[in-house]
Order: sequence, then structure tokens, then C-alpha cells
Amino acid sequence: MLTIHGVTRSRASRIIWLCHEIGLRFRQIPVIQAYRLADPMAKDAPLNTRSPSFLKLSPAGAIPVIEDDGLILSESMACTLYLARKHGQPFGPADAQEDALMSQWSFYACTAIEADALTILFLGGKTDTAHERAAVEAAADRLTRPLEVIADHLAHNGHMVGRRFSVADINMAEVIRYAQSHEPLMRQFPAITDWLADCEARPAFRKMWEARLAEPE
Ligand SMILES: N[C@@H](CCC(=O)N[C@@H](CS)C(=O)NCC(=O)O)C(=O)O
Repeated sequence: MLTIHGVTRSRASRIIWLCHEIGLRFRQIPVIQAYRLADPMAKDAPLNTRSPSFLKLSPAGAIPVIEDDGLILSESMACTLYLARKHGQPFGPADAQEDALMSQWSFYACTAIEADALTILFLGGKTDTAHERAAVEAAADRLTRPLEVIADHLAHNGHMVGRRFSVADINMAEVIRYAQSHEPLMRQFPAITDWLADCEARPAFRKMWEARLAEPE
């Protein structure tokens, strides 16, 4: 059976969402981020990204990691793309061209959007200082161009690849939703907010999200 290492309050959420879409059973080992613990090396600390046993599995010390049929794989988007390919349509690619496009949009999400969207997620609610406010506004400015690209694509295609909901929508939605709290930014892109609302209304997303909310903050 597929094993997912990582709490749901992490990028493991994208793998869990996909598993629920596919109807794929999995075992979850709730490895937590070390930075969320006062002393990750304490004797009674829960299994975390600095635990020696986890570092054996993932020398990079990051969640999520999956184990499947002897394969040990890190990088959340490599994990979702692998599982989508393995389990095929509709969430995975129909052919090599769709496979390439699903990779293209996933890499674009990671390289052009994720860092700035995370700045908004982590600082968005706590812009106490001028420095923090400037960091959030600079991130929102940099996001305008990639979000224009995505909004235009969605307005013409409805989904990221193949005019159907797929792993490419999961990978893109998981990253764009980090920026959702920046209303002036998101308001410029109704094609994105409508698509995101549809993504987040899916039963598989809701199931993942409920599990996430049930975990301690
Ligand atoms: N590019 C990696 C990033 C992995 C990553 O940074 N994971 C965070 C949690 S979402 C983590 O494990 N942080 C651990 C730590 O900083 O101790 C991926 O997509 O999987």
C-alpha cells in the first residue's frame, strides 16, 4: 500500500487530495515540520523532519515523502505526477503531450508562483511592520504576471490540461491558494477565483481539508 510521510498541514495535502480523487487507499505517517516544534531533538518530540529515522528516508529533511512498491520519492509535485501517471486518466495524462503539459504547469507553479504565494500566506495576516507590508506587496506585484498567464489560460480552456480536472489543476490550485488571502490581487482574476472555488468544492478536496483542520495548528 502507498505510504505518505508527512502531516496534512504540509505539501502532503496535494498528494492526499489526489489520492482521494483517485480513490487510492494510503497509510499516512504524520511526520511534522521540525520548525513547528520547540525542541525537535527532545527525547519525547514527535517524529519530525530532523528525526534521524526520517533523515534516513529523506536526507533533505523535508516532507512529503512517499513509498510505493519499493520506490522512495520526495518533492511533492514529483509524487503527484508519478501517482497520476501510474493511475492514468482522468487525473493523469492520456499521452506524452498531456504528460509534458502537466509537468510544464506544475513546474511553472513551483518556480513562478510558490515562493511569492508563500510570502503572502505566512506574512499576509501579520503585516505589522512597514518591512512586512512591503514584502507582501512586492510578492503580490511579482505574482501579477504569472496569474495573468494562468487566468488567460483558464478563461480559454477551463482547466490546466485536457479541458478536464486533472493532477495539473491540483498542483496549480495547491500553490495559488496560498495567495488567496490577498484580496486586491485575487480580485483582478475572476477566472482564477471561480476555478479555485470549483477545485475547493470537490469532495476529495473537502475530505483532505477536513483532515487538515482536524490536525493541531
Ligand atoms: N519542494 C519541496 C518542498 C518541501 C518542503 O519544504 N516541505 C516543508 C513542509 S511543507 C518541510 O518539510 N519543512 C521542514 C522543515 O523546514 O523542517 C516539495 O514540494 O516537496
